[in-house]
Amino acid sequence: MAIESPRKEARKRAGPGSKNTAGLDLDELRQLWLKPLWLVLSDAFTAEPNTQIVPYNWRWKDVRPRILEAGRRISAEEAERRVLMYLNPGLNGAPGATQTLFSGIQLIMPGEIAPTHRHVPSALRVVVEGNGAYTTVSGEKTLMHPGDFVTTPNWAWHDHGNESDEPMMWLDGLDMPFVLALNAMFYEELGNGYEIQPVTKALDDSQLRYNRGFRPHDDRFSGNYSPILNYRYTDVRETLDTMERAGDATSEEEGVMLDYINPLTGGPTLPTIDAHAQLIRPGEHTRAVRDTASRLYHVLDGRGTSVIGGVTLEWEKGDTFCAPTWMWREHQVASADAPAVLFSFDDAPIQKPFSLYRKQALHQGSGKQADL
Ligand code: GTQ
Repeated sequence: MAIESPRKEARKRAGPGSKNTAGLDLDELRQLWLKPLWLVLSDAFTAEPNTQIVPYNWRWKDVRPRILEAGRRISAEEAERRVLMYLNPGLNGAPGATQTLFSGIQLIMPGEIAPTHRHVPSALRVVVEGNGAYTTVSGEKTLMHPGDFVTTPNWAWHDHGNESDEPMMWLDGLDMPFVLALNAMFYEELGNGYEIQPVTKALDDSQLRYNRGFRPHDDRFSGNYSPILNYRYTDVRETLDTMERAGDATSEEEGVMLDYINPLTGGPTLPTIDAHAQLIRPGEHTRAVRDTASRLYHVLDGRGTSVIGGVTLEWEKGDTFCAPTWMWREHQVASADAPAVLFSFDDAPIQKPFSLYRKQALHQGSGKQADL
């Protein structure tokens, strides 16, 4: 039997972290803005990540009628951004779907505009419903269609409008809670707040320059984000279907998955947010995986079930659900003959440069955890 040191014995008796106030006057210390670390050490230095964020699914059947009702009650111009925020139930009403990522549903009715502004949070959009409404970012306009993924980098002027004859709804994703946690927010409106930036580039200029396997010779682009404004869902789906048919690019944890990349670096499209699209095959049940990133999933196609941190979420097209940090997650497709396609975005790029990122897979049967 191993002999334990008296110190270790004493700590074991006290449980994790010592509760020994050592006769110190805690009230006096409090008035001086002092506190013994050893009383709270175990609250902060947990053995594994501890999060207030809980798994939750914002169901499209609940969201859609409510954002359309907001559309009848307030104009996009008056609201500036007509968005219903997706609040994580663990955050007591603070904006955020996770501790770093904001998400919400935005509606632009036919004939409306959302005026030009810019902010330091990076943003992305994924179209849920509607055809042909536009976003203009830094002078480039793009017309959007269901499933399209559109990036809006840090401090880029952007506005939206709908010249089509149907309502347009898209999912917004921003790193806003992260920026707020750093107290690093800046925000600015163009002119008097009702002005619209001029369109200075041809429609889809960036796709033609950067999304075809070449780039302009002597390119001066120097952003730390992707130069591509709109990644078309028709392209994404074609590639996913090709990979599925080939049957060779499939991971047991993620099904058939694509990363949206900055073509100039191979890295994520935004410096703080990585985005992916994955096809889960009919009847497939993915192997449990967890990582230190928090993420949101948006269902582009199909129906299924995910178990996240022991909570079962049933989802269908249009739903958006979150997976908190370090919770096991696995996905299952409902139908035996139709696949599901999930878009997702995560905060891994914030963690990776600082060696904060970890990932594990769970081997069913043995229950063994393997670092990935
Ligand atoms: O479309 O610019 O959901 O600035 C939150 C803040 C969307 C936007 C949001 C924003 C936007």
